[in-house]
Amino acid sequence: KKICVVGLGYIGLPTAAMFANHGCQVVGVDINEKVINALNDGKITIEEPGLQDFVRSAIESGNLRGTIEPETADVFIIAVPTPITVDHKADLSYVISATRSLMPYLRNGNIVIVESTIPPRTIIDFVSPILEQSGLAIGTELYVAHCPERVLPGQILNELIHNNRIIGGINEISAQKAVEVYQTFVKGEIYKTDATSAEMAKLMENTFRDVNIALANELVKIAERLGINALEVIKMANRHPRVNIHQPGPGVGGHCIAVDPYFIVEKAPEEARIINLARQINSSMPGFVIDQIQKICGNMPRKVAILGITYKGNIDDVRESPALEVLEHLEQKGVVYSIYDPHVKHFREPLAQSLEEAVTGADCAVILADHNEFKQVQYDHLVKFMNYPILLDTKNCVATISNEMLIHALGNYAD
Ligand code: SAJ
Repeated sequence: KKICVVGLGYIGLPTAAMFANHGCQVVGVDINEKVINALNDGKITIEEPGLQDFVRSAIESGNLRGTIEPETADVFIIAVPTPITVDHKADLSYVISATRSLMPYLRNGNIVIVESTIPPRTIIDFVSPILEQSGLAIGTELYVAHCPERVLPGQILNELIHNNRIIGGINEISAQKAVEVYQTFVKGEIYKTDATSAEMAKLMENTFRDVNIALANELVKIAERLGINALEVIKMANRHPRVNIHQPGPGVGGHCIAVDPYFIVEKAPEEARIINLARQINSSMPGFVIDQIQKICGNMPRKVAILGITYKGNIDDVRESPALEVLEHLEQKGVVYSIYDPHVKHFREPLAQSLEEAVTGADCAVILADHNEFKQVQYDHLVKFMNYPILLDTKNCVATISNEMLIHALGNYAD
């Protein structure tokens, strides 16, 4: 089978390499020439454990190559981003243009699979009508399915193989054809459904997480009012067999969980009330972190050292990171800041090269991402570089004991 994967980001690239390493002929398409040139040299432009070697072996096998234009194939997989507009609506422009770009290459018997996360009804209201313009009959000559990606950044290669998959066909035969495609490498169970249910299931997974994180973040605010350790409360409550309160933090980032719930709100604004409120609570957390900095320092510090700016620990991705908003607040308040993030190579402003450099002259340090590098640090060692020995750990990730550094875990308000 020949497979054409459109969009070589965090999902498309590992997926393309996965099919290639399982013996399929794969052509990877991206509009970014840099990504294609790097790929054809066996190099990748994103950070994901194991992905570099995996992609190199796919290229070296001759089964994978990159181009900037699609080609004829048996299977087309669309894995382009669905960003969100400023008014919290799904921006379908990449999905639509990727779908249109296939038009000259579609043949009788092909299947088009959308992996991008999309609002409910997008397949039937947008993708299918575009594909119909090919002149092929949808569902009998051209098969269409939505197979939402579900992999966790940081564990993509493992989860691609072992996660269960949902496959939503525009009709039964489309779903069946898509199942056959994924059976190439998926070891998890594959569930068949209709396209709109598949779209909604994917969105509800991420919404479930967002709502549960909001619950934890709300608990932090309640704990502050009542003088309680929210982290202890969560640990205790989670000893119950049917309770799983998530972890509080500086907010919810990434291009999925902080975005996908809005795709439901957009389609059913009157009904999606908890979903919308959870978004508001999580979005309020960067501002809450600023209030906490001010409180533990006595007043607004002059210089803050920010440790970690990615949207979560041990990855290089700063998209939709709550840290960006924390930085914005600091700027507005005229607070000087330095940033140290061992996982981020390029950022719009200079980064400190070491923890010591970052905390030098700082009135307070704030952990915003739970990178492994921050967990085992002897923070006492940093005290001599700082104006005041204050550390706010918004991810509750520091595992070492300090005598001199005053470490405040976000959520612990017990005396
Ligand atoms: N976070 C918390 N508290 C928690 C868990 C997470 O504050 O208890 C924060 C993280 O710090 C981060 C954000 O939430 O800022 C999201 O991180 P995540 O690890 O929960 O999820 P993502 O965005 O990296 O990946 C999610 C996954 N979805 C679910 O776990 C339901 C993944 O399986 C999806 O494939 C991915 O979204 C996606 O692409 O949709």
